[in-house]
Order: sequence, then C-alpha cells, then structure tokens
Amino acid sequence: MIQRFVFGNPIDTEAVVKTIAPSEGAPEGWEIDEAGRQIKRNLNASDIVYGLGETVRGLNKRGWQYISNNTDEPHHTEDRRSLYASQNFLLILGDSTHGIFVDTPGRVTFDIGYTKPDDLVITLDDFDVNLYVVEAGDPAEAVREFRQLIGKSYIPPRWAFGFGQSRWSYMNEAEVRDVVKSYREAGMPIDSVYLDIDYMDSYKDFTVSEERFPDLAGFTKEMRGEGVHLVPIIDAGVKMENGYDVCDEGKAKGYFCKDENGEDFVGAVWPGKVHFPDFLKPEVREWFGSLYGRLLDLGIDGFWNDMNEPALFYSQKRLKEVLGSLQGLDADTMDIDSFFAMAERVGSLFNNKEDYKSFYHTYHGQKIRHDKVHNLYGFNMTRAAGEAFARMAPDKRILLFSRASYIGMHRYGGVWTGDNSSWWSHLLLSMQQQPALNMCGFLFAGSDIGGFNCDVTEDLLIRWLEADLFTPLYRNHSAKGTRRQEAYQFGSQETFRNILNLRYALIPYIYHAFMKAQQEDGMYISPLSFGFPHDARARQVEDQFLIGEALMIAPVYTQNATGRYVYLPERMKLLRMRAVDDYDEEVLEPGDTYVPAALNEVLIFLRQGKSLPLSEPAESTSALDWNASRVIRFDD
Ligand code: MIG
Repeated sequence: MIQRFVFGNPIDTEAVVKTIAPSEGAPEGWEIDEAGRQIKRNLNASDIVYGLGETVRGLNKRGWQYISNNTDEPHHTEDRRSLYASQNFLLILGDSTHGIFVDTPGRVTFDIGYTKPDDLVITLDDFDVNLYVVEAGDPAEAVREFRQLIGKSYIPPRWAFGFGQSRWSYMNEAEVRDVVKSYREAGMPIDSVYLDIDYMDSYKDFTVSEERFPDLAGFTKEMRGEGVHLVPIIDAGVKMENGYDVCDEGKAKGYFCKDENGEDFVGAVWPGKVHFPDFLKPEVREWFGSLYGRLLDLGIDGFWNDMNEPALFYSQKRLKEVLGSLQGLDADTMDIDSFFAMAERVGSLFNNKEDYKSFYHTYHGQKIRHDKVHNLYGFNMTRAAGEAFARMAPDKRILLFSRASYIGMHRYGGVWTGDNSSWWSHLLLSMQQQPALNMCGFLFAGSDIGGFNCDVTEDLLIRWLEADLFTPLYRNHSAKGTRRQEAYQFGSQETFRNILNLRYALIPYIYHAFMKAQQEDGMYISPLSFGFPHDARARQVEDQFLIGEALMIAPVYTQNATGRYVYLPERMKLLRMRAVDDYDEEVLEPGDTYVPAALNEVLIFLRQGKSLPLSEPAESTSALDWNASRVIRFDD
C-alpha cells in the first residue's frame, strides 16, 4: 500500500507518474516536526535500512549521514555525504517492510543512526514535500509498489549489454581504430567505444572536431562494420562564443539560466565560460533534445550526459571577487596564515555552494532559485534527450545514461556512477550501489570498470570484470594521465578473453532478467534478503547478490585472495567458471563455505530448480546467436 502526505507547498518534481490523493495527518510510525523541518522514525536494533541509490558505503545505510545534493565529487571515500545523484528512497526492512520517498528537489539530509544509533532523522532545507510511504509484506513487494508509482524503467538497445571501452581521452579516429583493432586481434569481444570531450570542437556540445574526427559519419559507419557503436559524451554547459549557433540561439530565445539581474548566468567548465540551459522549461528541453539529432544524423545511436549536477569550476562573478582579493598579496611578506587563507579562497571557487544560489530557472511558469530545484537538473537534461529520441527515432532504442540523476530520470536513461578510483574498495562499492539503484528504478547502471582515477593493476581489472559480469552497463573507463586500462594492455590475455567471452555467453540471460525486472517493476540485482527475507543471516550479507531469479554471485574483491567465504541460504549449485566451456560444478549445502576462486575463476551459484542458458560467444552482440548452445541445470 502507498500513501501520499503533502506538507507545505511542494514543487512538482515529476518523479511520479501516478496521482495519489493525499492522506490526512502523518504517516504511521513516523513523527513529523514541521517547525524543525524533520521527519523521524525510531529504528529497531535489527532493522536494515536500504536505499538512497548511488551513495558511498554498504547496502545497509545505517550508521552514517547522507546528503542529497548532486555534487561533482571525484573522491568517493566513505567520509563523503553527497555524490552525483539524489535518490531519496529508503526501504526499512524489519518485521515488515516500510518504504519512504521524500520527493523534494532541494537538499535533504538523511541521518540514519549517525547522531543517535536508533534514530532515523530526515531533515529538509525547505519543508515543502510530497512524502510517499509504502507498507508491504516483504522488500520485493515494497519495491514493486514504489516502482509502479514512479513509472517504468528505461530500456537500452541490446548492444548496450555488450562490452564497452572508454577512456578520457581517445584523441582522434586513429586512436579509436587502434583500440578496436587491438580488441579484435586479441580475440576479445567489444560492442562500443566511448568518445570523451576531445571529439568536440573546443568542447562545444553537438560539434565535432574537424581535425581529429574529419568524417564522423564515415567513421561511425566504418566502426559499425566492425560491430562497434561510438558513444559520444554531451556536457551540460554550453560554451559562450559568438557565432556558435547553439549559444547564439539559446541566448536569443532566453533558454539559459539567469543571474540575479536577469542576465544569462556565466559559469565555467571545460569549454571555459558557459551558459547553462534551463532544462526545467519544456521548450528548452525540446530545443536541446533536438540538437542530439545532429549526431543521430551521423549514425550515432548512444550518448552519455556528463557534468549535469551541474558541475561548476567557477562562476564569473566569484572569480572576479577572488582575483580582486588577491591583488594586494605579496609573496615576500606573506605569513603562513595569509597563505592558507589565500589557498582556501582559491579552492572555494570549485562547485561553490553560494554560486548555486545565484542563478535562476523558470519552472512551471515561476522564477525559482537554482538551489531550490538543484537535484532536478541532470534529470531534466537527460529527459530532454530521452523525449527527443522518442520524437526523432520512435522505432529505435538509443543508448543514454547520465551522471547526475533524480528519481524519475530512470524513465529516460540509465546512470553510471562517476569518477571512482582504481581501488579494491571501489570494486565492492560498485556492486553495492547496484541494488540501491535498482530499487529506485535505475536498472541500466554500471561503474567505471577498473576504476576511473588512479592506476589500475592487472588483477584489479580482472576481478572487476568478473564481479561486474552481470552488470547491465559493462564499461571499462579511465581518466587521462592514468595507466592504460584496456584489457589487451596486460599479460593475462587468455583470462581477459575468457571473461569477456563469458559475458557475451551470458547476455541472453542478462537481457532476459533485465527485461523481466523492467516489465514487472522488480529487481535485477538484489541483496540476498530479497530472495530470503526471513533468513536473519542472509539479511546481513553485504557482498553477495542475486541476479534475476536463477543466480547468486559472490565476487572476490580483495587483492591476492584465492577464494572467499560464501553464505548459502539454501542448497545451490556452484559453478566455478574459467570460461564458457571450462568450469567445475559442485552442489553445496546451506551455511558458510570457503570457496576457492583463483584469479581466472568466477563464482556463480545456480539456485534449485533453475537453469542457466549460455550462448556461443561472439565478437559483438550483432554476431551473437541468442539461442543457448548449452544449458546448465540444477534440478534439485
Ligand atoms: O571533469 O569528460 O565523470 O567520466 O571522463 C571531468 C571528462 C569531466 C567527468 C566524468 C568522466 C569523464 C570526464 N568528466
């Protein structure tokens, strides 16, 4: 059962698709303190609190404070409170299951047993909110009810389940061609190569550098002949430049966010000074969305939307102030306190909180300050693209995912989890973010495999590709200046080839389970508690996951480990897989078992009465025979 409670005068975020008549009073079990802008609940010792989508830390969110405030945060360490997304849905699993969706576009603080271990306290900057409260018998039912409220999840094209290679940045056609050739020569399948900001002319959206990609249409076609799709990035900020038609038109038509004086707000990101499209206006979405058509016309059929929190390296106004305040400084006479004060002033230019209060949108006809609707920005950028694809390519699925998000965006695209690092802890984090994202409808999701920042090691990349074997978005991405991270760069070619081929053999299972979750508002990747809600041990497991209805996985996520403990809630058949046609099968009894897993081995557990179909691997999804060439069964 879902109930809606309305407090104050909430902004309609368009996160939900079903209208529910508001109930009177307060939701049962929750205490509302309007003056304190707080929503509270007491937690029982054994309650588990899931949710919040893409955040740091584990599956059970108890014991930390999280802040929904979409942030360009490149350090995903456990002391952080905000990442790129705001997915304000919590699921409390106790004797029964309660869910709550705090539907408000501003800042929300979730104190989940941080200040007091048994108190869940949600604080809103503005207490104008639609609260949706779910009561259900078990977590799967609670998720289903919630997902029916927020609408069906986005479906990517089938090829998007293939392997993708990305790096900031492949500088030109020749480099991209070389990546594809290297994968092909190594006998490793690949379906997509991502183009980062360097494919553009001076980082201008919807332009292509003539020097580096002189014939993108021809090149796209050439790559498609190789079974490879090119996926360009689109950034939120539009470069300020006279004669750049996107900027000129946006200015002329009043499509950009305004400053206090009604002038187009000036910020800076990669292109230098930019204006930010006011994606909250339908006509701006229509305009910006149509611009993706320029790339569709070149044969492009996939995009990733970046920097849409929006990231703000600095605002023009603050830069002037800070530069002014540095004028009188003298290196010879500066004392240490003044040095730190100066460094702090300069550092404060990045993503400055006050800057987000200095520009305005028009939303539902009203002028509104950015910070009041901050968390809706990336959602509406991606919605602009999604709505445009439905107009311009109604019969085709276009790949689309975004960095920033809010619940509701899951109807238009997927997400990737941003700038993680090549750390073992981030391998585990990437897995733990998935179920939380699924709860909020983000089924098509994935992390940068191998890690974005820092230098990867061969074993980390192998374990990450193994752990993410079932992750819908399966993309290796790394930052400029880090160690090269393509699978063919390393010595263990056979291992990489086997893992990637195994992924392709699993794509029919992955796709089927994904589509079932999409159509039935279910989970694709879930915590064990979803399958075994009454098993007290299963509820506590943070590093094993159910994939669809037939499988459990237990990734190895520590360096140098040659196995791990696995908790089996019931009898299962272990598949210790080295390759599609090379694996051990063993039926394991319930309980805790130590399971060896060498670096080239993946642990997959088949549930009783289920079967796992495997296809013959192919070099890309376009060449894949979706019929199973082999079926592994566990018939009790
Ligand atoms: O400020 O486009 O998260 O995936 O490679 C960095 C360059 C901007 C951040 C994205 C990352 C991308 C990078 N971008």
